[in-house]
Amino acid sequence: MSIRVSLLLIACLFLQAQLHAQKFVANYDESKIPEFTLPNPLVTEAGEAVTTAKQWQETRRPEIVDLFQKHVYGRSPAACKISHKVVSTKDDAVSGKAIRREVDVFFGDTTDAHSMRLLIYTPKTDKPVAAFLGLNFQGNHSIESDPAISLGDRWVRDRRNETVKDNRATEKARGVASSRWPVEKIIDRGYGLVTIYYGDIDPDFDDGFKNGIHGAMADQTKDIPAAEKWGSIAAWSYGLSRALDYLENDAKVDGDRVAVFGHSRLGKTSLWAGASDERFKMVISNNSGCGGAALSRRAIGETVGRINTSFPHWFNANFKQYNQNENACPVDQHELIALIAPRAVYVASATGDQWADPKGELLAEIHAEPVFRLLGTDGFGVDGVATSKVAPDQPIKGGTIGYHLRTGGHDVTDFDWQQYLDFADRHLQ
Ligand code: GTR
Repeated sequence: MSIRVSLLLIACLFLQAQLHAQKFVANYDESKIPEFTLPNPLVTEAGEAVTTAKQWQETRRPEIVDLFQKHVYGRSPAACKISHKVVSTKDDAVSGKAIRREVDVFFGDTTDAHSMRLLIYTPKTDKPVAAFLGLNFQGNHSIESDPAISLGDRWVRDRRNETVKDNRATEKARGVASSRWPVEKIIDRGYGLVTIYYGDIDPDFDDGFKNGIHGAMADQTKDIPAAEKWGSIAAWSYGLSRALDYLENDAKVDGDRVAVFGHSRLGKTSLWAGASDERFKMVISNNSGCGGAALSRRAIGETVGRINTSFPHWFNANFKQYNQNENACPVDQHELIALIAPRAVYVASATGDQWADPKGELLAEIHAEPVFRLLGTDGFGVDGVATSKVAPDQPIKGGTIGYHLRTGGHDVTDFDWQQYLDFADRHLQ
């Protein structure tokens, strides 16, 4: 290498390091959003207009799924066989109104395969019930304070408080997330609730995809090109699909009436799970933001470049190409929502969560609506939904596409659940 080339290389590396070191400053000014054109979900990659449900289902839908696998979330292995083991049963949970079980589901047909623990609540009734399935952030023990729920022993993020010691949950973690999981209300409305600690499936840190099911299933993904391999969001979604495999054979839950739910990074996950697995009857995204319901091209609040830098393991390697270059990505998030059609989808934003771009989340649904209409649904159920017309705390929940902008911050509240339960009454009962 000549001296001149070496110097050039050093200069380039220096510049790159400088760019990295620069602190990310989020844009919140609508007037500074770059010009963009959204890809049209109803035009095929070959430029043909999609005018029939058959064309959507047979041509366009598979194309968009493939684009998201290739450029955003990564490709997951084929569904593995699962096996399970009941760990505990409590017949008088939730003031005697529910049966609560813990069931280990294994990613393989033997019980030495990697596993996740399902915490399952079902109302006391003879008939299988519709249910909500959602991942949790801090362990199953965090959703209710009952000490009979097993305390997870897997890796958890250090929260700099007494709920975690040496990256393991402590007794103090019991019930800490209960405000986000109104178990009794869900049971009273006649639904089941199934939750799983997301770290059971894949611990949420960048370890080069060695731990969790990434490592356990490395053999099944070895033929997938490196840049297209599944990221953590795809892995968590894969776990949700395997949980549904289990629920389809659980006598107390009706596997045909399962709503997949998630908040924040787990809202991104519920959207991808619902988009890639058509068995989910209803999909709920709570404050999912960038890489979830929000349009990437708006680059407002959290951006693709920022998310890929802070969480390099969430998406596939290809997605990094679109850092500060969102327009080049062949898909945007309205198409993720379109993949859920004609099934019911609910996106919730919060006024205090501008990082997640509430306006971009609603716009994604608005731009997905033509697909819902093509497939014969009523879309929002009302005409003329526009971001300028949606007032805080005024849910749009009468159609197949639901939306609300709650006042308050990045969280899951009783108000959010109230809307999800009402929406479920219309789509799952
Ligand atoms: C934030 C991240 C968001 C969101 C959130 C969460 O740090 O920037 O995309 O996913 O975490 O999951 O709590």
